[in-house]
Amino acid sequence: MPPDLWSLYPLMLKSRLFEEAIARLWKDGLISGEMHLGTGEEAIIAGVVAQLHEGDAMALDHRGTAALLMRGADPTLILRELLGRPDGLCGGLGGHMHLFSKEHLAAASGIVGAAGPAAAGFALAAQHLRPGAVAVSCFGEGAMNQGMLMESMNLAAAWSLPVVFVCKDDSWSITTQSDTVTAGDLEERARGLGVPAVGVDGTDVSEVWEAAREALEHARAGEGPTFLRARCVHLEAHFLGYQLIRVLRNPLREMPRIAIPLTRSFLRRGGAGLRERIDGLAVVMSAVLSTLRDPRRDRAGDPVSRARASLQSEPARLQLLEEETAREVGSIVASAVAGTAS
Ligand SMILES: Cc1ncc(C[n+]2csc(CCOP(=O)(O)OP(=O)(O)O)c2C)c(N)n1
Repeated sequence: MPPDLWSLYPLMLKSRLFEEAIARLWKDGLISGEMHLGTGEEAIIAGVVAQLHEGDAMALDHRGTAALLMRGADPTLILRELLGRPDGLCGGLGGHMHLFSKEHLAAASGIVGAAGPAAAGFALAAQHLRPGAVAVSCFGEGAMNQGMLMESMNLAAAWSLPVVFVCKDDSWSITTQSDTVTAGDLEERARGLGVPAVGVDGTDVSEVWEAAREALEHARAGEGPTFLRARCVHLEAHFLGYQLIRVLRNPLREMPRIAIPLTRSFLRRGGAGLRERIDGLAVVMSAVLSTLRDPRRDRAGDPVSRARASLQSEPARLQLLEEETAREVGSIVASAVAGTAS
């Protein structure tokens, strides 16, 4: 049975509109601190989360908003949590990186790699208390260099735990290109720990859904974990306000902001030698030039646009769905923000 895009696309669209609203609130100063959105990951999250059942658990990373939303947590409470309000999902104490819902057996953590042990724990509990239930672990490829995630994969394989390890691979860990600090191949690494691995295009919700279906069935049948590596692009890069994204969107305004302090530090007396300065300059310039071939320039790779393109044969139905979703998100935001001091 193929996935039903008419049920997956609304999940993806709602999440995108919800996170775009979060971005506006953050830019208006109503949400404090760093903000890691999951825009660009929607196909991965929808393809996996839409197939979870009651009693299944989720261990999430610092981009857990979309998963909580798609799992059915109250969006008004999520948003109030991000606003730091005492009437938020976690009393305003967790923020976007530490969302938690006991009702949904869902826990997020800003500690990179923590989704591994948390999911293994959920899965061990499921194995004993709720046979047939599974745990999903969501993390970025940067977490693959964390020991605790490797240890969790090892135990999950050794004990045949019902876990699906979902690696959302955008190839960047903040400002580090992950392949410059990662040896070998991630899927091979998982197989080396006895965890079957599969790679998918994380911008294609049908492909993710199909691979997740097999992995979840495998886990529910007591056959142990799977490693699902899904490649994607974070539309806002690591966090809102990421400088290279600002250059990409507005080079004329942003370039002087980089060039002036860069020139000043290049010419400053004392400190590093000329050779090191030239090398440092080359690193910054190559990062800036990389924006010229940045995948975010082409929205055809956007998972939400890709899912939408498959539904265009029924324009009236699509329009209705989009209008309803936009209205729903608008009223969630209005009700969450009501009473928040600006
Ligand atoms: C244990 C730990 N080390 C370092 C950090 C700082 N940190 C926050 S996000 C991040 C990069 C994570 O990259 P990845 O796992 O690929 O996830 P992405 O942000 O790309 O989704 C780092 C190093 C942290 N939060 N936790």
